[in-house]
Amino acid sequence: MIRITEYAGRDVAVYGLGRTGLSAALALKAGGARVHAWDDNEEMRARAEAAGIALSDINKRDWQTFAALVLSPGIPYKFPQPHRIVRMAEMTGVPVIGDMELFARAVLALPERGRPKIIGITGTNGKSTTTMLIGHILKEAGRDVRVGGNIGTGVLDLAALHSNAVYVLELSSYQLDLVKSLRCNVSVMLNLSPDHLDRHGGMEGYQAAKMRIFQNQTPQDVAVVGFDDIYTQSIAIGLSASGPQQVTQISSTYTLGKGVSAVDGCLYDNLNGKAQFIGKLEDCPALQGRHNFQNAAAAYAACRALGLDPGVIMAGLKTFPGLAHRMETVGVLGGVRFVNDSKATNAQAAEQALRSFRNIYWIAGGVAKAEGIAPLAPLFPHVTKAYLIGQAEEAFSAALQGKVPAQVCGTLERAVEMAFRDAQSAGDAAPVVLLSPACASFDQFKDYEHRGDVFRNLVKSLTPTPMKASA
Ligand code: UMA
Repeated sequence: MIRITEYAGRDVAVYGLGRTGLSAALALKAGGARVHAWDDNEEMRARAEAAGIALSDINKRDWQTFAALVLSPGIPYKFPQPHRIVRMAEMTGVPVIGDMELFARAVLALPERGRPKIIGITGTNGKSTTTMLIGHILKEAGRDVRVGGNIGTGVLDLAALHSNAVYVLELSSYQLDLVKSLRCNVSVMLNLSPDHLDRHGGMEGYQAAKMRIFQNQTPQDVAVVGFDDIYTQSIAIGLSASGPQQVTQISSTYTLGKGVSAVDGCLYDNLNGKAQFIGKLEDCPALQGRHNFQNAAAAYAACRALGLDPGVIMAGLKTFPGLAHRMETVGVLGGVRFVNDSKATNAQAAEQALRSFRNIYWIAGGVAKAEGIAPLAPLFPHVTKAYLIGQAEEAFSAALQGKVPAQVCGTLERAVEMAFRDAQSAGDAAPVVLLSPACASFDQFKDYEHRGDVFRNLVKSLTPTPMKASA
């Protein structure tokens, strides 16, 4: 745990007691703050109490005594409208911060030479894979590495600050909205496309939140920026022209004159304007597909910025085991492969899986993003049949009409059952039952991890139908 001593002897409100809130409450308490913790959900309050956090309904407290409100990233901050607790803080002049801000200030409070290194990773897609990949490469290289943030471990739950440690943090736009002081030695922005627009009041707000990953960087720091979409291209050009930090462009589409390229699976280091072939990504089983080439290029650039040798980085790329819920094969049964891509919460993320397979029995649906599945139309020929679930099932069924046979299934359980039955009997070569929902999960599941776990368990419980004996 990272103890937070900044508020020792003072009152701090903590609202939301999930992974973020609970770890923040414990870290503040360990550092001597008087913590006033609350969650709207009774079960979460009971869990916090069991973990040693005293509850205090801050809706009813005198706010004049609070030095800060620590808000969980999932609680609406500005859009669609601020949560009532945020309004209360604003009315009483109490600063609203997140756990990343507590972490950033704890780092800044250390003398410069005693500070750990921080690598922050953001982008619309691929940030979890890149975060885990960087963590893996550094660990294999013998570094004292801690991986956390949006990837699932609250940053304050990570091991204590130490000058030789490297913190590799996945940063969501929600978390970045609540941070002011974070200085990343290496900031990675992989790509940008419209996402979470309701939460940020539009693309401009979303991009502004993401840009906070570069704030406070100095000429000693490095920004690794993708060059494969129009948003990050203009960010890379803008930072190169007028940012204080060093900028490394990365691409899985273009062979860059200066930067790191991973085009057609060949990784090139051209950081000094002299291209050096590093290796073939076909030797890295968990990094297949163009989106993964982008992740590999970003991880390579970030690790080079920390001084790792190219050969050591390539060795790490080769042994990376991959990520749960991201094109994860969870079973092969009766010749049918089951792939859990639950993390694909928007069309762009789902595109990667749909591009990677043929003869797909596609399970999709949940809470759709504005673009729905229309951007996936060029990949519909890869899909044999779609099985639709959740809130989006009718809209997706309409979008697929006349293009792909589709079945409205309601639940994931029914979708898995029907997809397996069809995949088994169709006689296709190498059929794949793919959960790649192109939707958020919140209508039927706690989060995408829960959705993926349910899928994995459903697959485990299946038994192949015995083949009929031929006459
Ligand atoms: N709550 C209230 N009142 C409300 C709303 C929520 O009390 O009006 C309470 C809930 O009852 C719950 C808590 O707030 O107990 C939930 O807080 P949270 O949604 O911030 O969830 P955490 O468990 O703290 O998890 C957060 C991230 N979740 C979100 O940003 C939604 C996790 O990212 C992250 O792994 C974790 O912190 C540790 O850093 C998940 C995610 O879905 C994976 N992220 C989104 C994404 O990747 O698209 C941004």
